[in-house]
Parts: sequence; structure tokens; C-alpha cells
Amino acid sequence: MKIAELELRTISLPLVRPFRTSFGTQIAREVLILKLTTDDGTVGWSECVALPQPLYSPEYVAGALDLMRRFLIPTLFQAGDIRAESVAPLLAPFLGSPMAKAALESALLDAQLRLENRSLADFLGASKAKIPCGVSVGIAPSIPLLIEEVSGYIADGYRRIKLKIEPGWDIDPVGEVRRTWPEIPLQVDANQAYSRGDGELLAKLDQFELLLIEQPLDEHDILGHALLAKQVHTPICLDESITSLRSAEDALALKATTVINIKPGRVGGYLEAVKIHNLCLNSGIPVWCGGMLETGIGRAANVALAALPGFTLPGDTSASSRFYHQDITEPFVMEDGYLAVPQSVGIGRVPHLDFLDSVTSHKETIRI
Ligand code: OSB
Ligand code: MG
Repeated sequence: MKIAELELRTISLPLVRPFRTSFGTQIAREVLILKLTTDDGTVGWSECVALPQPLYSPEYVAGALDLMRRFLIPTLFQAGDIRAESVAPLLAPFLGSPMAKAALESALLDAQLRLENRSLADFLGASKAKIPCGVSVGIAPSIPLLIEEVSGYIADGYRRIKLKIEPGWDIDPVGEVRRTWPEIPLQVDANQAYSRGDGELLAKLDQFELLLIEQPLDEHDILGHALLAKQVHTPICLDESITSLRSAEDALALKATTVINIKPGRVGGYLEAVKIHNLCLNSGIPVWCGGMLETGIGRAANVALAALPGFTLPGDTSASSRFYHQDITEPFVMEDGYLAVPQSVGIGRVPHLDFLDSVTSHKETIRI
């Protein structure tokens, strides 16, 4: 298979409500959508999960676009005959930027699977036809407004609630949600907002029987997470710190994490994500599929990944309506708290082109 053409576009989709985290507030999703065409005319789609600003990770939309244009795409063009499995090794000399690399690998994988008439779920090794859904809830303007927002998600059928926390928005809001819904599976995500000295404070969350505390400390502070794990009974789960199979091996060996959030973009693609899943499955470490406010394109692939046997916790794999009034693909609609795993060829979704065009702010085509 040879890549003949890559179309890169930036689209902007308004969110149904602002999404506030410890690193900033998103009001729209500005996202890079890739359309790859092979020399025989097969098309593959993907989404780059980098955010517009380098606040969650060092990558950002304009940077990813520049990197792809300048280095990554020319390298793939030069390689000639390739498969999705060749992308990571070919791009490895360019340091970092797993999200940009993942987007290219995913677009090629979608095309490859369409050519082979095979679904991504089947290719990755999915063992479930539907997956239970969790929802990530941003920092709210007040505790009553938080309770109101969570009530809506519970009514929608979500099977797990994740609350974003930061210093000053932790014990009280989490306690109020726990008191209101004593039985709901509940977890929190700090996006690196705490420091090593916060062990005593974070241990106060133990009383709420949370599934886990996600990424309390700096992404590079593996030792800090290991020390914190001795002070806090609630399991520590790493997100930002896990950027590859090797970093997952290291964090597990150092006892910095006992649960892992797998985000394909953060680890360089679905192939690396499966390797981390396999490691965790063999080590008895539960994993769940993280999210990056994906459109239907990225969401479709995440839902396939979340159907693998080691994904034993509900992920941030919400319905399209959690973030968007209108998705760029046929929407993901939750039924009784579950999403059906796409079974058709490739990722199982394609964008609605008229709508995609209507939200596109930039489009360029790179040909060999
Ligand atoms: O830390 O999991 C995170 C969104 C953007 C960046 C980082 C994170 C998130 C979320 C939302 O929590 C997950 C979702 O897509 O539902
Ligand atoms: Mg997170």
C-alpha cells in the first residue's frame, strides 16, 4: 500500500457546555481531521487528539499540523510501500509528538482495514459487542450546579462518573456527589494539579470509596506517585505519565500506579495501546479507555479499543451528545449505559462531508 494523498483540515465544533479542568477551559473543540488516500483510491480517516494549546501535553493543533507537513508526511511518502505497522518505526527518529504520529498511523490503519474488509474491533482483538460508558465531568461553577450536571448524566444512564478536581475543588464537591449517589462508581482526575506534599489532603478522599485518583502529580513525577500510593488507600491511576509501553512498564515496576488510563493518541497509536493493554492484562492491572473530547472519528476507534478483554473499567467513552449537539459522523448513542462497538469495515464511521465542510476553518492537501 502506498499513500497517495493526505488531506489535513482543522475544524471547530462548539461543546454543549464549557469543559473546565485544572489546566484550562475548553469551549469548543478545535481538531485536526485527517483523510488519507492510498494509491488505489482507498480512503482512511482519523482525528489528531492534540488540543489547541499545549496544556494537557506538549502537543497542540498548529504544532501537530506543522510537524506532519514538515517531517512526518514526507517520511511516509518516501517510504513507498507501507502498512500501518510500519508507521511508528518510520516516525521514531522524530522525537515526541505521539498524538501527531498516532493520527497518521490511525488514518493508514483505517484505509488498510477497509482494503482488507475488516473491522478495527476485529483487528485489535475486541471481545465485546458493547461497552459500558463513563462520563468525565468538568469543574463546575458551584456544588449545586455540579449536582445538577451529574443528575443529568445519571438520568442518561452513565455507569461511572469521573469528577475533575483541583486544589480548592476536591473534598467538598466529591463528598456531595458521593452523599447524593452512595452507590455510583465514582473516580476523580486531577490532571497534575497537586504536589508531593498533598498526600494528607488526598487521603481525605479515601472515605468516598473512589475507584481511583487519576494523575494527581506532575507527569514526570513517577517517584512522587509511588510515594503518594503509600499514603492514600484509593488506587492511583496514571494518565499523562503513560506515553508508551516502556513508560507503563516503568510505572508498574516502580509501583506508581495500579490502574492505567489508555489513550491511544497519548501513547502514539492503537498498536502501542494494544501492547500496553496486553502488558496490563498479563500483570493483573485494570485498564480503561481515556478520552480527548473526540468527534465520532476518534470515538469510533476508542470504542473498538475499549472492547478488548483487559478494559475492565468503564472508560471516558461517552455518547456523542456528551460534548456535541451535532457530531461529524453518525452519532454514538448510548443505550442503557452502553455503546455498541462498530462492527463494519475500518473504524466503522465516516464523516458527513457537508457538515464537515461547514465546520472546516482550514484545509490543505499534500500529495506525493
Ligand atoms: O485528563 O482525561 C483527561 C479531556 C481532555 C484532556 C484530558 C482529559 C480529558 C477528559 C475528557 O477528562 C475525557 C472525555 O473525552 O470524555
Ligand atoms: Mg486524565
